[in-house]
Amino acid sequence: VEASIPEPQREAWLKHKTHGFKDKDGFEREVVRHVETTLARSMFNCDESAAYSACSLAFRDRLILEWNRTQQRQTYNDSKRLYYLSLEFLMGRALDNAMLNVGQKDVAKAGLAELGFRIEDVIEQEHDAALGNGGLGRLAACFLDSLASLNYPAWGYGLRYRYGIFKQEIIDGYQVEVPDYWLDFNPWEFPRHDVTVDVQFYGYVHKTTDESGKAVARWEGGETVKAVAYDVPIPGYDTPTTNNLRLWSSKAASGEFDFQKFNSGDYESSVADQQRAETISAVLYPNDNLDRGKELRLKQQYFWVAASLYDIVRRFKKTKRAWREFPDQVAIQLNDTHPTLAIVELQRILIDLEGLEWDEAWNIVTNTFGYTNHTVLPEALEKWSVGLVQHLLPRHLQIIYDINLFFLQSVERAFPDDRDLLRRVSIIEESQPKMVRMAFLAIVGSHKVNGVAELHSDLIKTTIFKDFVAIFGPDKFTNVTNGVTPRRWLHQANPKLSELIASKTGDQEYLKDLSHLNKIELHLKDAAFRKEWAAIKHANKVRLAEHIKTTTGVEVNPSALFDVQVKRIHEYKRQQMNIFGVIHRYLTLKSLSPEERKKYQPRVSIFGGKAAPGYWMAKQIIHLINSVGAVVNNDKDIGDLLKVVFVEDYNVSKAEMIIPASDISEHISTAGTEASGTSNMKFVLNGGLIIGTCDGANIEITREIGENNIFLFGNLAEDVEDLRHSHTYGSHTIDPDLARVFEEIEKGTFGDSKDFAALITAVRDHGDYYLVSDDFHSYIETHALVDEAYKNQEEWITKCITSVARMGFFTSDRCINEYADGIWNIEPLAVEPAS
Ligand code: HBZ
Repeated sequence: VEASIPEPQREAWLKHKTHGFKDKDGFEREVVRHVETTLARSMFNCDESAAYSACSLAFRDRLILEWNRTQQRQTYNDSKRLYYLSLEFLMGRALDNAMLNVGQKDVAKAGLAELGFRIEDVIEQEHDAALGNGGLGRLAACFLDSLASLNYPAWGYGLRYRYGIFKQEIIDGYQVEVPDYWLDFNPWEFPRHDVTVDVQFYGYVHKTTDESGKAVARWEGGETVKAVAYDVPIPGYDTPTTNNLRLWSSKAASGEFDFQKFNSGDYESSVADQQRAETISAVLYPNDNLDRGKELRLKQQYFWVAASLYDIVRRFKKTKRAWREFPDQVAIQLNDTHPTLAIVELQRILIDLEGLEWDEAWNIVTNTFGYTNHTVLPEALEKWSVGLVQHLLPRHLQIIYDINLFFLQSVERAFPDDRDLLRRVSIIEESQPKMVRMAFLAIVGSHKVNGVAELHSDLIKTTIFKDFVAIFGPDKFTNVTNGVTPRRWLHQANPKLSELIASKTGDQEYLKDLSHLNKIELHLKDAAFRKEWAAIKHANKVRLAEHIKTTTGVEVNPSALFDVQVKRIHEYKRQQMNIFGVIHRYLTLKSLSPEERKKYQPRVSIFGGKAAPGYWMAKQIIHLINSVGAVVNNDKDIGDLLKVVFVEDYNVSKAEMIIPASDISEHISTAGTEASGTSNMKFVLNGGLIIGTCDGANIEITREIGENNIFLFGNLAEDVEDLRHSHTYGSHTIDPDLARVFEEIEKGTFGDSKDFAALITAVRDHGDYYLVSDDFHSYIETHALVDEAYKNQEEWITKCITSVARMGFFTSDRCINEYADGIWNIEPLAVEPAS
C-alpha cells in the first residue's frame, strides 16, 4: 500500500499494461525476444535447452499476470485462506502443466514447430523439481493443483532446498547417490528479496514483568538466520486462479555482529557463519517413513515454521481484526508432524509478543490447526529429545511443558483414577532421554486429525491414537481418502487415452469432474473403442520399452505382460517379496520342457524406486533385483518369457512415462502398513490393473471398481499381530516355494549368496516381521490368476475400461473439497472470466 502509485500517474500505467501473448505469432515473438535478450543467444546457437528456457519464460510471463490478479482478488475479498504447511512439494516438471492450465498448448506446439522445435523434446529438457521423497510430497503437489483449479484461496509453505531428493545411479547393481543440484536455471520461481523474516535459534529465556506487573517471558540471545521468500506460481486448470507456493531459503542475517567480525579482520569466520546459515535450507532429508532425530532437521523445521507463521500473522494483522477472528481468517494444515512446532510458535506469538492470556491464545491456536497423519509405522513417528529442543528453542520447550501440563490436568479431571493413561498420552515421554512426541502435540493442538484412507483412519483410532479418541471423542478424528490430479496423471501423462476418453464423454469436462469418466462404460462393447484403447496401451508400452533399451540395454517385448512396482524401496512395501516371486517364476520356467514353456505368459518385471541412503536392507533389495536381472535376462532358455528390469532414478517424470505403460502394478504392502498409496490410483486411472493386499486405498479402489477387476491376496490387517506373535513364540515354518527360492539364492545362482543373506534371514530367522512367508503362497497363486486373465485379452480390456470408468472418486478435487468442508471451512472464490 505504501509503495502504491498516486492516482494522477496511474493513467500511464494503465496505458502500458502488460498482457502476455495471445496467439501463435505473439507466442513466437515472446520466444524470440527471450532467446535474444533474456538468454543473450540467437538463432545460431539456440538449442533445445534454450528453446525450453524461452518457452517457459513466455508462459511464466502469462502466469504472473494472473497470479498478481488472483492475489489482489483474494486480498480484496478478505475471505478465509488455507495455508498448507509441508516440508515436501514433489512438483515434477512445470512447463507442460503451465501450458495445459493456461490453455495455450496448441499455440505453443504450432509456434515451436515454426521455430524449428518439437514440443515434446522441449518439454523433456526440464529438470524435475524434486523437493520430496515420495507419496507425501507428491500428495502436497496434487493438492496445490486442485486448490487452484477449484478456486480456493490457498498458499503452500515449504523450504527451498538447494538439493532435492538425490539422483539415483545404479553401478554394478548397487544404488549410488548423486546430488540433485536443480537451481541452475529455474524460471518458475521469483525471489522476493524484500520479503524476509529473521528467525532466532538458541539463547535463553528471561522471565520478567511488564508495566502492569504481569509475568512475561522474553526469549533473548542466541543467533539469527534470515529467511528469504521465493514464490512459485500455481496455476489452476481452466480458471484464471493462480495461487502461490512460498518456499523459504536461509541466509546469514547481516547484522552488526558480522560486520564486527569483518572489521576485526575475522573474514574467514564471517564467511563460515554465512555458510552455516545457508546450510539450513541446503538439502532435503532423503528418508521416507523414518525419523532420525538430527539437529539440522529440527532447525529446518523451526526455520520454515517460524518464517511461515510470521508471514501469515503479518498478513492477518494488516486486516486490523481482533485476534479472536484469526481462526475465521486462517486455516493451517500440518502435512504430517513435520510442522508441529507451528502450534507452539503461534501460542508463543500470541502470549509473549501479543500479550494474550493463555486460554484465549490456546483457543485460537487449536481452532486454527488441522493435522494429517500419513503413517502408523513406529519408526516414522517423530520424537525430539527434550535436551535438543531445550538447547535450540528454550522458550518453545517451556510452552510445550505448559501445553502438556494443562492437557494432563484436563485428562486427570475426566479420568481421575487412571495414572497409566496420563503416562501413555503425555506429550513428554518419560524415557531416557526424555522425548517430545510430536504426533501427540499435533493432536492436542489441532481441532481435526485425519488419516489418508479409510482403513488407515480406522487404524489410527484403534491403535496409536486410541487413548486420544477416548479423551477428545471420536469426532475429532476423521478420514479424507487421498486423491490424485487427473490433469497431470491422466491428461498430461497419457494424452492419447485422455483424447479417447474425451471423444466418448463428449468433452474434457471429466478433467474438472472426474465422475464423468463413468460415461465410458456405455461404450464397453464398442469394438472400435476397445481396439483404440488397446492400441494406446501398446504404444505406451513401446515407449517404455525404448526407454528401457536405451538406459539398461535390455530388450523387452512390448507384447509381454508389463508387471510394474515403482515406489520408494522399503521392507514394508515388500519389493523383496516381488523379487522372490520373480525367482520362483524363473525356477518354474527352467523346470519346464521347451514345449510346456511356450504356453507360459511372457512377462516383464519392472522395478523402480530409491532407497534411503542409510537404509542398508533396502539397498540389498535393489542389488538382488539387479542380480536376478543379470542372470534371467541372459538365459537363452528363457528369452522373452521373463525379463527383469530396474529403472534407474524413478521420479515424477519417469512415473508419467511408466504408469501409462503398465498392465499390472504391485501394491503389496503388509496389510495395515501402507497408509493409503496414491500410485495405485494413478495406475488404474491409466488403464492398468492391480495386484495388491487389502491395505490402504486398495480397499476403497476395490469397492469402487468391483472385486472382479482387482487381484487381491494375502492376510488381512486384523490378523497381522497374531501372525507376528506366532512367528516369535510358536513354530515358524517357511512356505515351501519360498524355501526353494532361498535355496537357489544360497546356491549362488544370482552371485555371491553372502550379499543376500540378510534378506533371507530376516524372513527365516528374525521373525519375518513383514509376513513375506505368510503371504507368499497366496501371492504366487494370484500371479497365476493374472497370467490366465491376461491371456483372455477381451476380458482383460473389459476389466481395464470398467475400472477407469469407476475411478472418479480418486481425484484430488474430491479430496480437497472434503478438507475444505470438513476441516478448513473455506469457500472457493468465484472468478470473473479471464481478461
Ligand atoms: O504418504 C506416504 C504414505 O506412505 C503413503 O501410504 C501415502 O499414500 C502418502 C500420502 O498420504 N508417506 C510418505 O510418503 N512419507 C514420507 O515421505 C516421509 C518423509 C519424511 C518423513 C517421514 C515420512 O520424516
